[in-house]
Amino acid sequence: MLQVVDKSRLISHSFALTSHTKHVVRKLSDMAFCFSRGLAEDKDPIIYEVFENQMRDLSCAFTRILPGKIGGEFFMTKGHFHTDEDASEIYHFLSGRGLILIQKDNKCKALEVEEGQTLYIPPLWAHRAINIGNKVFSFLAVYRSNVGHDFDISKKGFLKIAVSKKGKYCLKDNKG
Ligand code: S6P
Ligand code: ZN
Repeated sequence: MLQVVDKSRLISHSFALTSHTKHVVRKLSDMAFCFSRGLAEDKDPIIYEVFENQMRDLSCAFTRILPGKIGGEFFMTKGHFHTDEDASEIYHFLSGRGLILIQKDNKCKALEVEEGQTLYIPPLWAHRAINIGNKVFSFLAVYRSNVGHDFDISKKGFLKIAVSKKGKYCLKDNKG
């Protein structure tokens, strides 16, 4: 079925919220292993949620990461590789401030992003989004529907972690 999306609707949150075919809510208990320290939480906050709209060949997903920290480490997505080695992806940032960690072999890069910017994520680079601000950090991702998602890296961890320091963020080596 043909879906026509005008620009103003594409970037509005209500589009993502009303047109999704899949909704994932990730709470701390779903991903405690991703955070390197401070897991003695007695609450189980929502860390992020994703509204995915899977169409025939292309998919788009709206991700909103809440502001917050676990043991000083900012709220973030689990992170993944695409199993299709040719699969790239576009992120367009809708609100807040974030870091995108991308990783391949022993290289890990952190890209600071904010509302209005667009990022191309090349094939073969794992990617994780981190909310380093005090508002919701949200973005729209566009990717081929058959990219495949491999979350193994979320268990091993990325090489860098983003922690709060004097009201800002700093990157540290992940000592696992
Ligand atoms: C999909 C794309 C995003 C993420 C979403 C949640 O290829 O990269 O839609 O799925 O931001 O992250 P994660 O790591 O839990 O899938
Ligand atoms: Zn992806």
